[in-house]
Amino acid sequence: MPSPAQTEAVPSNPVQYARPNGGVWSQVGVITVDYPPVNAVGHGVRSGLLAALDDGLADDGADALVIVCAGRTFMAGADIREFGKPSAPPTLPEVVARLDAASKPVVAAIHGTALGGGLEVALACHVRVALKSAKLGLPEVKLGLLPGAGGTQRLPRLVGAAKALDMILSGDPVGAEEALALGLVDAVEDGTSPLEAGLRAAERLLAEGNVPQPVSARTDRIAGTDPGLFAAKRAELAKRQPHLFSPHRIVDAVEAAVTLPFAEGTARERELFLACMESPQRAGLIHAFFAEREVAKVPGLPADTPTRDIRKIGVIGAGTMGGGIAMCFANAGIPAVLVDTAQEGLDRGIAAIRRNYEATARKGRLTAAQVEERMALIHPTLSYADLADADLVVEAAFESMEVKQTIFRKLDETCKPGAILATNTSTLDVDAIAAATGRPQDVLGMHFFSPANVMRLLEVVRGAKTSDSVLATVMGLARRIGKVGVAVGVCYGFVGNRILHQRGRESMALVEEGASPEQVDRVLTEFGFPLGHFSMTDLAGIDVGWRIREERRKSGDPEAQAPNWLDTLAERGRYGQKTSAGVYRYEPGSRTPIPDPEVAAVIEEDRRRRGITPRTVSDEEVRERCLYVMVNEAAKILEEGIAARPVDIDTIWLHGYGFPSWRGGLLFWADREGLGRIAEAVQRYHRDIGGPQWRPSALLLQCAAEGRPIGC
Ligand code: 3H9
Repeated sequence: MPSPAQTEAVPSNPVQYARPNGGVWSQVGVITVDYPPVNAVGHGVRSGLLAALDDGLADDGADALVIVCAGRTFMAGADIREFGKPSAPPTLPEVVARLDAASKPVVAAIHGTALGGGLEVALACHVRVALKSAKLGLPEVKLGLLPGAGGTQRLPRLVGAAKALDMILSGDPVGAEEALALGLVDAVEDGTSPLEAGLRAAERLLAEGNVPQPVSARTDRIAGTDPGLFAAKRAELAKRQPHLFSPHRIVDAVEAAVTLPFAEGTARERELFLACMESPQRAGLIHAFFAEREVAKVPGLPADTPTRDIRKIGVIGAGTMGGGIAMCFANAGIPAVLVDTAQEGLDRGIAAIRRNYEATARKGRLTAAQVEERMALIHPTLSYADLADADLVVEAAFESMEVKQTIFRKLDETCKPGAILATNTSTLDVDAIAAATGRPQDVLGMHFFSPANVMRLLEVVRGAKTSDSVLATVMGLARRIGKVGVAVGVCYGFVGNRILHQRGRESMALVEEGASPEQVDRVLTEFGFPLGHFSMTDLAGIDVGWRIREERRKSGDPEAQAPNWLDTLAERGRYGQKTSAGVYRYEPGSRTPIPDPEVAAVIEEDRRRRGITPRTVSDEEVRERCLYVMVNEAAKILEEGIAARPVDIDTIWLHGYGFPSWRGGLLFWADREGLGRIAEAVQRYHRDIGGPQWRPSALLLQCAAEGRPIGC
């Protein structure tokens, strides 16, 4: 089997041209892209591709060409790091146009992921062959873009406009088998290398002597497209994604593929692509993309920190949280022992897990066999002794220090040396929990978010004594189970809930002063949050907070808050969505919040009791108070070192609390909003309203005064 390494090449060039010396494939020239880690189509790859294509076309011994990639994947897209900088020629559309016009047939041999600009290169080839494990897609929409190198014009010509719209608007890739069924690839190969698959396809092509016409020249799949398709998509987008810029341009571009000749459609695509490139949403989404990867690299934790083997997990507590956590591990193929104190609780927990998996299977996302495989990985037990050989135990018991310390003492006695002991506490002091054991270096927090099997965020709480190897192991484990792990320090609420708490406080204060819950929620959803603060409260359940507040009041806690209107709602059994009534009311089986005059009356009564005369609160005030208080708290979290970097805070709010990803993240957005403006407002509210939440962060004031960004 010839390999690109056997041929003459310039090693520093990310793209090489070579032709096997002799043998059955000596008529086929091979263009190899080798640009780790993902063969992104940056400047070097673009110019390398053109040079290699020229070489291949000029090589009289080559009757066909194959494009193949070294390493783990085919080209995974344009090089995102170049976006926002002046683009050096040749552009990707130029490269793709040259491929399209090539005088010799070109085969794309795809393995790993052919994404974005990478797939666009493949679409400009005459034939595409993919390994069975390959995935193909145009994910540009996830970066606020649209495919800008012919993808919106060529994909519909292969798979039809409706499917192309679905693929480009979702950004989700399809597997090789589906790609074959759709007509996106011409062949799928298994048990071979991408190079061999490509060479074989080229050989077939030469043997048949029948070179397919370029995709740009095909019209059979777009002829007769229903023009109503585009109006329907636009209406759907206006409803589902009103804030987003690029999806609407995607519809325009695909419509151009159907209504204009190829060259004009391509020009239209370019225009629309450049408009997306200029959009602030593109900058925000790309920040979010890199932030998600950056958080995995914890400052001060060397990449070669030794980690521990994690093969078996223990979970304490078979409630909603514990069950969800056990599912996270089972989903990744890691066996989990689920411990509870009572058989009844255990049975209920296991039944809930099964219901959950079966619901997923009904949606077609799991097979019945996969449901059974995952259930078989979860072992219910009443005995701590079954945890003796667990490599890591996550405690998800009742939120009480006494309960947790008792559990950790028991775990310390039961678990093998070197086992990692994690608590899922959301409010308690991880160091105090660690102190109940004789191995605080092995203890840390793993703060999952509800529903734990769905939410991607995991706050990894590093205690004062947590060892580097424990932290590194859990950060790696987070990735293994598909979570975005973010390392944080110990404080009340850690990073996410501490910021949420301040927003909640302001939202309540705004309603007490005269705003309505609907107004607060509308301002937040207009900003881009999927749910407003009070809709979120209804989803989480009002009773949870009410019980905690009641407990504190009964115990005579001097910091306990006086009962508020939310407590009155809970006393009336209005716990939120689960009782079809909370801050809003809900029709049976519906999650749509409906304002309720009964709640308005409760709020009015609460204001009367407190002697508050309601005033008109402007939307602008709601926006400033809800969002600026978050920025101020985030800045304090940075000052205190609870989060190491702004990207950590951005990522936590993006993945745990629905911060709109197109705004980049809380602190990324704050810089664009203007730190001077935010600092001025924080100082004003501190003067006019007071309260610790408005005490200005020194870091915020300093950045504002120096004109220096707080995010990046
Ligand atoms: C586009 O193509 C526009 C065109 O239509 C038009 C042009 C005119 N560029 O995710 P991982 C880095 S838009 C630069 O951890 P995995 C990534 O930052 C693009 N760098 O690995 C990380 O770096 P580090 C459309 C990139 O195995 C490293 O590679 N394409 C790019 O979990 C490993 O990444 C996309 O949107 C890139 N395009 O997943 C695809 N991609 O090690 C985006 C990755 O320093 N990429 N890096 O942290 C992905 O979806 C995943 O990275 C992929 C691999 C599935 C490929």
